[in-house]
Amino acid sequence: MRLLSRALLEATVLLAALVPVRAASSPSAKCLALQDSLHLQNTTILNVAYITAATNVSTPGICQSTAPVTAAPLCRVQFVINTTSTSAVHAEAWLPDVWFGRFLGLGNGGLGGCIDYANLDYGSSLHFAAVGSDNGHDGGGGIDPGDAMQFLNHPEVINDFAFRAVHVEAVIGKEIVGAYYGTPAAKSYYLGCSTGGRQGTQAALKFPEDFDGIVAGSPATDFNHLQIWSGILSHYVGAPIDGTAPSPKFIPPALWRVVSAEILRQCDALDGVIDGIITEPDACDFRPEAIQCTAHNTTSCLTPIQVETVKNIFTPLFGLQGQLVYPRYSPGAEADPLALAIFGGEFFAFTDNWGRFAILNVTEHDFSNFSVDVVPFWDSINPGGIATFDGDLSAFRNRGGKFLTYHGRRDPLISSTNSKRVYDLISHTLSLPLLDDFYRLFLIPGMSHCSGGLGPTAFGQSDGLNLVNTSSHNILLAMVDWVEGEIAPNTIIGSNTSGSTRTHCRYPMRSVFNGTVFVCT
Ligand SMILES: *[C@@H]1O[C@H](CO)[C@@H](O)[C@H](O)[C@H]1NC(C)=O
Ligand SMILES: *[C@@H]1O[C@H](CO)[C@@H](O)[C@H](O)[C@H]1NC(C)=O
Ligand SMILES: *[C@@H]1O[C@H](CO)[C@@H](O)[C@H](O)[C@H]1NC(C)=O
Ligand SMILES: *[C@@H]1O[C@H](CO)[C@@H](O)[C@H](O)[C@H]1NC(C)=O
Ligand SMILES: *[C@@H]1O[C@H](CO)[C@@H](O)[C@H](O)[C@H]1NC(C)=O
Ligand SMILES: *[C@@H]1O[C@H](CO)[C@@H](O)[C@H](O)[C@H]1NC(C)=O
Ligand SMILES: *[C@@H]1O[C@H](CO)[C@@H](O)[C@H](O)[C@H]1NC(C)=O
Ligand SMILES: *[C@@H]1O[C@H](CO)[C@@H](O)[C@H](O)[C@H]1NC(C)=O
Ligand SMILES: *[C@@H]1O[C@H](CO)[C@@H](O)[C@H](O)[C@H]1NC(C)=O
Ligand SMILES: [Ca+2]
Repeated sequence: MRLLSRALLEATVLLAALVPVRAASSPSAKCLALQDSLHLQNTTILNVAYITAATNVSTPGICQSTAPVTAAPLCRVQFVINTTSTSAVHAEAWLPDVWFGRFLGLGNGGLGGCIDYANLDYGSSLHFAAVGSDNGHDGGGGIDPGDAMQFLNHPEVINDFAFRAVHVEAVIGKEIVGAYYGTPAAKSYYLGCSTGGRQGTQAALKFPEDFDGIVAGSPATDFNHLQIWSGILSHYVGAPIDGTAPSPKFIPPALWRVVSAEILRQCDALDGVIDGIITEPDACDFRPEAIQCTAHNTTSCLTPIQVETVKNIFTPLFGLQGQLVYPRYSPGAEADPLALAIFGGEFFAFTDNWGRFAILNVTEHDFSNFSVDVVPFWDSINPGGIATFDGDLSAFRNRGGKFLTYHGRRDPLISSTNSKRVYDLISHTLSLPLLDDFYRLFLIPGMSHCSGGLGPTAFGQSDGLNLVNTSSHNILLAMVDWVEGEIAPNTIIGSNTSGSTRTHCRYPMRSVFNGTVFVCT
């Protein structure tokens, strides 16, 4: 309660400060005037619209769709920033009339370049001035090669994607916010997941002044190794699968269901509750031999080759010198529908697209012999410095920056074990046994990639997931309390639409069943 009233008090103070500015001219006139009054470096204002009532607006480019605007009245500013002579970042600012003095930068997903309209709406509905960009190219999620083809022989487009888009979004976005409201944002935040989580991590590493608080979910950190690992995972099951001669390594969906059932049989109860959720997948030493076919049973079972396949998937990926390249796949995550993107029989699309258009600079490449041998070469190219695997967050920490990250333990695309590894890397680099004073990682049992999955996994991490609008249950509001009230979140309570809740723990604490509920110890 105290937190809430403090936030409200601050909001009231900020609003009061804005009244004289507003009185000078109507918000609508001020908004439309931005078209001609803004003169920002390398930036062209494409369109300005004052949206008076909750409505749906249409969105441009490949990501064309409609987006809800619930925080109306707000001022929508569409603009483009030339980052170099061969690259540009398209962006939008949504500036609500009821503004609490906060800036919110947004990230992207996959290899894509869609402006995150859903979270422009979410952020502005929480009274942030929200700014999102296309990450330097107009592209969907990145499954379609056309999206990533824009990287081909365009190193500056890759630089936008790897580190620059979120930076210019922050720099130029803050100038627009300041010009519109007549006062700069008091605090700046960032919200993103997946590629957005990597972008948030990169912002803390490279541009520590850009944000006071960064919420970076399910981050695609150690990006090149993540792509190598995903490609190799798809090879373990024999990709690409030739319909006429299926690989003996392939595991069809019906057989995966048998594997998943056996994983749960061996590991669900490790946490004390049989609920389909493996709270700590790193503790699950799954043995697929238990379902190997026998002389008497050759159905719904694994051949010796398939046993090897499954063992490979659940083993960390090591390089030629024995070094860890990327942690193992999390047992349980294979049951999520998104796992098909890796195990469906195609060579993993992101690896294919990133490999062709950013690493090798070719339109076609045969990945049938793709292996861990490529690690030194991919590391040497590391386009745009995209790896984002660096423990030195000292500049961000020293300027008082706060970092919240979360990762679903049933993430079928990015192993949550990698987020522990990043925590440990930062801890080692900064010689801090615990990062609690500026960096907190929440591991979310049952959660899929960024959201969803099993159990209570909504905690305000994105649009549509703000089921209980308080900082104890909403990670973005928790960040505001940390930055502005110096009250750090010890736990995050997840909810689901049927009203269940679960307390999620910050690493290295564990989520332990005490006979009644899961508690953090
Ligand atoms: C940005 O680049 C485009 C295309 O090169 C050019 O037409 C435009 O004038 C540039 N805008 C600014 C503000 O530099
Ligand atoms: C926006 O579009 C959605 C989906 O088509 C619709 O359900 C909703 O009512 C629309 N909202 C407004 C304000 O028109
Ligand atoms: C404007 O573009 C130039 C190069 O084209 C670059 O050096 C400068 O940093 C850019 N400024 C901003 C604010 O992006
Ligand atoms: C949620 O809480 C935030 C912060 O207190 C507030 O700005 C926002 O208006 C609330 N939203 C709803 C729908 O209650
Ligand atoms: C591909 O192009 C990028 C710049 O876009 C460059 O950094 C990289 O070295 C090139 N790759 C190869 C294999 O030459
Ligand atoms: C054969 O083995 C599989 C895997 O252990 C099991 O799921 C299935 O029920 C067995 N079938 C029979 C007929 O015993
Ligand atoms: C893959 O490796 C096999 C065996 O070494 C070789 O015959 C084949 O040509 C290779 N394919 C490609 C595309 O490099
Ligand atoms: C919410 O979570 C509870 C406990 O995990 C589960 O029993 C229930 O089915 C979930 N509800 C929804 C709508 O997912
Ligand atoms: C389990 O934890 C809850 C919440 O902290 C507490 O209310 C309950 O008494 C605990 N139960 C046992 C058996 O310790
Ligand atoms: Ca369980």
